Amino acid sequence: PSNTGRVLSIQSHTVQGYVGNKSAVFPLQLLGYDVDPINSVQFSNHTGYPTFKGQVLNGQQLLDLIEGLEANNLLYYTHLLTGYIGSVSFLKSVLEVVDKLRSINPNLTYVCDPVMGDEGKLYVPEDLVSVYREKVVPVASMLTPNQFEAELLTKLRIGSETDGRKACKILHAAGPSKVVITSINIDGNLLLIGSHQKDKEQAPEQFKIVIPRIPAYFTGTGDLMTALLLGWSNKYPDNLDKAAELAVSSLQALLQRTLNAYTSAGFDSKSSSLEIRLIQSQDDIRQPKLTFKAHKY
Ligand code: ATP
Ligand code: PLP
Ligand code: PXL
Repeated sequence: PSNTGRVLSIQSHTVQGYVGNKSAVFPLQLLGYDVDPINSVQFSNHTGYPTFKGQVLNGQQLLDLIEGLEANNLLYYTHLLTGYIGSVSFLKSVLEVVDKLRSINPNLTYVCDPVMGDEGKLYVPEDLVSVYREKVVPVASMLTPNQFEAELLTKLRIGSETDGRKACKILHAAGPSKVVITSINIDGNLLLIGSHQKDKEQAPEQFKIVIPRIPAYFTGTGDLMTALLLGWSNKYPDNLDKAAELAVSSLQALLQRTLNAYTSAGFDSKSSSLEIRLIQSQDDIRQPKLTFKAHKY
C-alpha cells in the first residue's frame, strides 16, 4: 500500500484538448504521482474533429526511448498505464515494455485500458482484438474496458448486470486481479461494475455504481477514468469499491462543470463532443466529495 508511485504513461498527446496523456497526466500529478509520459501520437486535436494533423510514434521509436531510459538506470516504475493504441506493431512493442519493466520491478502494476471501440463500433484495426485478448489481458494487473470492449475480450454478450459480473470473472481467470467495466448501458442509465479477485481460490468481491447518463457526449473521459482508478486504487489497494467511488465522484463533478460551461456559453451540448474542463476541476480531483456510492453484491 502506497500513497504515491512512479507511472510510465504511454498514450496520445493532442496539442489542443484533453484526451490520452493530456487527460491522464495532470490528474495523476495532482494525486501525488510522478508521471513520465510517452506520447504514442502527437496530433493537433482528437480525431473526432472534422480533421487532424500530426505524427504517429512507431514501435521501434517506443523501444528507443525505453533503451535510453534503461541505459541511464531510469527504468524503475511502479505503474505502467496504457490507453488507445492504433496498431498491432505498437501494441507488441508495449508488450516488450511490460516484460522489460517487470524485469526491473517484478511488482510493477500494469493498468490497461483496452481501447478498441464503443457502442458496437470498433475504432482500431480488427487484428488488435485478438492481441489484446491473448497477449495483453494475461499480463495486465488492472483492466478498464467499457461494455463493448469487455464483450470483445470475453466473447460474451453483456445484456445485464449478471452478464457484466460473469465477464469480470472470465477476465480474472485470464489475468488481471482488478477489473472495472466503466460503463454498461442498462435502460438509459450507466452502470459501472468493479471486481477484485483477491484470492484465486475464492469468488471475486464485486460491486456496482449507478451513474445517471448526462445527455451529452464527452471525449477523454475514459482516459481520465482509468487514470483516476489507477491513482485511487493504489492508495486503497484492498478497497476497489472506495477507489471507484472517488474516481466516479471526481469525474461526474467534472462532467457537470463541463456541461454548465458549454450551456452558459449558449452552446448546444448535444451537437458535438465536449472538451472536458480538466484544469478547472482540479479541486474535484484532489479532494472529491463522495457523491456516488458503490453497492456490493
Ligand atoms: P474506453 O473506451 O476508454 O475504455 P469508455 O468508453 O468507458 O472507456 P467513456 O464512455 O468515456 O469511456 O466513460 C468513462 C466514464 O465516464 C464512465 O464511467 C462514464 O460513467 C463516464 N461518462 C462518460 N460519458 C458520460 C455521460 N454522458 N454521462 C454520465 N457519465 C458519463
Ligand atoms: N473516438 C475515437 C475516434 C477514438 O479514437 C477514441 C479513443 O481512443 C474514442 C472515441 C474514445 O474516447 P473515450 O476515451 O472518451 O471513450
Ligand atoms: O480517448 C481517446 C483518444 C485517444 N487518442 C486520440 C483520440 C482519442 C479520442 O478521440 O483522438 C488520438
